[in-house]
Amino acid sequence: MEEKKYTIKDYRSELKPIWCPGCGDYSVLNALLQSFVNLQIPPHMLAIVSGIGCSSRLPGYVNTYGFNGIHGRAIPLATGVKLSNPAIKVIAVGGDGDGFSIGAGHIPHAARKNIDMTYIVMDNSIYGLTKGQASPTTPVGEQTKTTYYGNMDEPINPVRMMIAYKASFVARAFSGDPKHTVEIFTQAINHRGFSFVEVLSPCPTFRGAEQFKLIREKIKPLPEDYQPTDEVRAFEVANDNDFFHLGVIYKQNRPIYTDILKKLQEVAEKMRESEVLDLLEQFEP
Ligand SMILES: Cc1ncc(C[n+]2csc(CCOP(=O)(O)OP(=O)(O)O)c2C)c(N)n1
Ligand code: SF4
Ligand SMILES: [Mg+2]
Repeated sequence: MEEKKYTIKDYRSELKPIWCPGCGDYSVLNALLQSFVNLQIPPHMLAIVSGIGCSSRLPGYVNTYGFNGIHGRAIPLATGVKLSNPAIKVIAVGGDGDGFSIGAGHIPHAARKNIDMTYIVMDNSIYGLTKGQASPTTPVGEQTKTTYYGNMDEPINPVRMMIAYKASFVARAFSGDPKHTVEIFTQAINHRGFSFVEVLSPCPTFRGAEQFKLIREKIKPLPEDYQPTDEVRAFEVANDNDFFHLGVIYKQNRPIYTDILKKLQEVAEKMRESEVLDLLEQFEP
């Protein structure tokens, strides 16, 4: 009998997205579903976890295991899912506010431990769901609901931050280039370890139609001979404020958390047999 081939329909839930017309998140959702088709992952072998925000609604639109958690806590929830069942592909999704404001303390630890998951941030440089407050990626000078006279704070550069945190795969994509976004998601999900993708995903409602145009003017693909394993070069690319370089900016292969944990468990098992029994004998009457 011919093996079942999963199509987009198998991954889409019955819930219709309620994002505003023109929101970049529609394109991110479609790209993610297409990457599942590319990878042919059975829906029951996927778990998508989020925090709270417009972007964090995504797990509801996908026919996989899912968890729409609490604000800023997608990463610890996703870590728990992965540790309890390392066989399934775990994807954490959310916004720039969710990830880089309230949730920022969780990211370095998942990255340095190399938890085998993919983290997708739909970066619109604004708090969309709560109606337009400045976020950690809002550019200096931008007028928002909370920065009437212009944003004073230097924005975070998520790609630079992730390389510094030792994430083993760091990429950037743009919702306005869905074909490239599918490619990047496919590679990120296939990566063994903590993979991060910043998707520039405009919010026309609170950043206006100009946001899409501004991003489109600044995007640039990486050169063909680019080597993502060169950390110094990756920082140079991340630091370039004139352009948004799209592609896999940094990549490193190193052991994942659950493999290291398994090895330590084996060591501990052996210890239980010998040293622990010796130790217990000391307490026998
Ligand atoms: C503990 C807690 N603090 C604050 C909020 C309010 N809140 C909900 S979503 C959000 C920010 C959303 O921005 P972002 O994560 O960038 O997602 P977007 O809506 O832009 O996709 C905030 C501050 C909350 N729900 N829970
Ligand atoms: S408020 Fe912005 S981020 Fe939220 S759904 Fe509307 S366009 Fe998208
Ligand atoms: Mg946002």
